[in-house]
Amino acid sequence: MSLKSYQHDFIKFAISNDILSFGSFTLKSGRISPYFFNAGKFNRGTSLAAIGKFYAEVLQDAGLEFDVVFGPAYKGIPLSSSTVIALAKEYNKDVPYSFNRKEVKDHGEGGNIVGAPLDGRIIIVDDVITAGTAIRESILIIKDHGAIPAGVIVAVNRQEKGTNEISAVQQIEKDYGIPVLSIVTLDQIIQYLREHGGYGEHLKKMEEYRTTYGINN
Ligand code: OMP
Repeated sequence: MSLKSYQHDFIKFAISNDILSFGSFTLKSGRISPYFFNAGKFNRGTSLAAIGKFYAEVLQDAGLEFDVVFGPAYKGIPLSSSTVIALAKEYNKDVPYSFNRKEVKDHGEGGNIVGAPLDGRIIIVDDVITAGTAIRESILIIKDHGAIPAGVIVAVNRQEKGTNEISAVQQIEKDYGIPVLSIVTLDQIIQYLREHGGYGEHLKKMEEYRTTYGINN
């Protein structure tokens, strides 16, 4: 299947801004990966504005119903903020949003949620899904506040196997009955590299990694 134009633009943008890079990286899971998506590199106004638009477009396309956007600390915070700005500017949708503190605050306003109350159907905006640990933590926070997880959106779905043969995304969809959307998947990144040439050795390593850790489909 061919890449959608926003997926093509997103991968090009991520590579040219060094947000998506190739080499050798140790992941949270301990796996050694030939690529890494570093959302910390959305570190200026133009790139943060751009990523917000990509998330908003995918959310809009999916037609998902939700009441509040939640950005898990830390990297989800700027990503979710830029997403709600894009939803307002591009689609005239004024969506409340909030994020969590990692440390519990017992003075001032207290609590560990900042921003809109977690109320109703919540969509989680995060950077990457590998084994799904970070997303599961967010789902627990939402449930602890009596709200309903309505879906997840990440920039990159790495399509890796969890402990079972199914992917982390499939496992979350199965366990919680919610959709996990992404701007791009590993397969789409590989497709982009194939179509653009010049990525010889990197492409080979990505394909090998996909064979070793990727889901079978
Ligand atoms: P899981 O919790 O295993 O799904 O890993 C996702 C988290 O790993 C992300 O929220 C990041 O903190 C980090 N990560 C990246 O930022 N980029 C990657 O390409 C891969 C990872 C990772 O360590 O798996």
